[in-house]
Amino acid sequence: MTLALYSYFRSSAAFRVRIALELKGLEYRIIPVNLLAGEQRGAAYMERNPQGFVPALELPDGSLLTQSPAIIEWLDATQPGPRLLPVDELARARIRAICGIVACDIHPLNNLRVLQYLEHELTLDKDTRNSWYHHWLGEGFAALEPLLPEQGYCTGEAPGMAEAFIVPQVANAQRFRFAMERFPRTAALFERCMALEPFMRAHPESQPDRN
Ligand SMILES: N[C@@H](CCC(=O)N[C@@H](CS)C(=O)NCC(=O)O)C(=O)O
Repeated sequence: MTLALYSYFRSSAAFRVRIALELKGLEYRIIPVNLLAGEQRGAAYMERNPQGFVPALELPDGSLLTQSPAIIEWLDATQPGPRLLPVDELARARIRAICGIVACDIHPLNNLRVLQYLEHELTLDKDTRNSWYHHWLGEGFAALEPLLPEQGYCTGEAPGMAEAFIVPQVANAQRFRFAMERFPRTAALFERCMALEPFMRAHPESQPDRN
């Protein structure tokens, strides 16, 4: 039995884990969870993952891992393939800081349930909701930009965990028509990654459940 990833094509947190699986060259299958149809809150999925989020990774023994940083670190620590985090502890902390900017400071402010709350509960119109989205992206990318290399990847010659977090966030920014000109290192790193097969295979447009 292979690894199985509960995923939604547009979920940037699931996109992170797909990148990690692809970079490590692991075999996995996708179990689609349609977030727009609310399947993440259906009884069948909630029984597996009571938080009602994707991604979740089902291991061959049937156990389930949740939270993309935990899943990716587990993959890196236990599975074969190229390392996603450096060995040196100081270097690891620097990579985790980059991932933290995306996962803790940008994404929670801009994910689906927050946008739905702004629109449906606080009755903000689409333009106001989009300016919220753009504001927090701008703050987050401004923090990321000086931490990124002008060439190569965050840990040197090959992409790893940092790129697994940055690329999906930039893809989301593009979807929301956020101009990346102020963040040239981030934009160029995104382009370098997206020229690579593992990132192409993990991209929302390559997913079996895209619609
Ligand atoms: N901190 C979680 C975030 C997961 C998350 O927010 N997933 C979103 C999709 S990107 C989700 O499942 N949202 C469902 C919803 O908002 O109802 C992680 O990194 O895995």
